Amino acid sequence: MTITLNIKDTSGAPVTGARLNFEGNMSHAGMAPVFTGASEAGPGRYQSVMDLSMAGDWNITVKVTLSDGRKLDHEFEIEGVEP
Ligand SMILES: [Cu+2]
Repeated sequence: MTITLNIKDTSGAPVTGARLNFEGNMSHAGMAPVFTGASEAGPGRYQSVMDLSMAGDWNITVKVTLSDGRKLDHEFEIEGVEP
């Protein structure tokens, strides 16, 4: 699955030069998380390919390191992944 994220600052300008790390987890126990990075496909536009290895609902955490070293996390869900 390819995930595309657009990152903007509070004024709406694209945030370039950030590093992103994705962690994918399912809601049930006993399953190893899936990790991947991302590349910047355009100004402030980041793409990641994640191998979501099981059908069902996934919770994705993105850890962002901005070019000035600041860090932030964002979580979202991808529901109903099909085999
Ligand atoms: Cu699973």
